[in-house]
Amino acid sequence: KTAAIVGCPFSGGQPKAGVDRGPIHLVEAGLVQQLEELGWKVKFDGHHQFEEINTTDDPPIGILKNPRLVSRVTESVAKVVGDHVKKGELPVTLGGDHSLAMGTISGTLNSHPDACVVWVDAHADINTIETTESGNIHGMPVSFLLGIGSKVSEYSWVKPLLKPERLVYIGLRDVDAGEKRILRENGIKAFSMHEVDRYGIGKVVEMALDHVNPDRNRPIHLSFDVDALDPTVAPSTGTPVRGGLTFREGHYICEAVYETGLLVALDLMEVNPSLADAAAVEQTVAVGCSLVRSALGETLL
Ligand code: DIR
Ligand code: MN
Ligand code: MN
Ligand code: MN
Repeated sequence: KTAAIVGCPFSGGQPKAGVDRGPIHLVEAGLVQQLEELGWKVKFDGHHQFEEINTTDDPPIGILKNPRLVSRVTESVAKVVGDHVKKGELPVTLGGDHSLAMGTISGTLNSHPDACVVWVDAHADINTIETTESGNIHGMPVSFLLGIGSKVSEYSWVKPLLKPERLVYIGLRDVDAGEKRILRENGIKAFSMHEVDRYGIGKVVEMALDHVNPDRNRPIHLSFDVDALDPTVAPSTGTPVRGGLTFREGHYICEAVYETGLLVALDLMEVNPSLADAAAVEQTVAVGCSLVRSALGETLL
């Protein structure tokens, strides 16, 4: 079993500086060695490099910010992640902002068209070019992957490989009005914090997997935005929202996905070490590492 760390020091999908340093902190905290101690062969030969595009060469398309930069970076990430998946290696993509998932999930679905996506987040990240109010592309990757909303020629490389019934959310609590409509109209299953409160995380994960993966035979791509966790658990992130997952609820999701034996790709996104004080940064980075360990088989006993 081989894991490949794909560190993506990228922040162009949202406006706050610092999220590009997330992967650097996660690796410096010892993630590679921690995964080796779990018995993985770990490939890591430096963070993913990409060409910078001058902001003056990248004016908004409609309201979309940094559209060409985000497109080129995520396309290159799709290739890297796709190559690992093809070789049977488990890519662990460290963000960086969540626009990167346009790349990671494209990479997974290119090799495994039957894969399902478990998206753990406070946000649905499913705005289209019509519904986005912020123009921040990290709030939009899912709509691109589904192929909904008006097409932007810059993103023609993103194939609509994700089917609404192969996507499930856990942890939502800050969903824009336009996004709620998209979820409803496309029949997309979502377990918000309300359902986590009502049923408990164990039942929620079971119901989520029953929906996207009823026979437990489809590969799973787990895309985990650290802001799914409560801000008291993971404070250093760009768009914290109170009322989130506890430390254990977040880890339980990762453990349960690991136990399926079906995980083929993992994203850990939106750790921003420039937000909050040093202790909070250390705490968030440590939680990020331990979520990854849980998804890769660390058990409590
Ligand atoms: C908001 C916030 N829905 C947007 N999204 C965030 O900008 O589209 N996603 N923070 O992570
Ligand atoms: Mn997100
Ligand atoms: Mn989020
Ligand atoms: Mn965010």
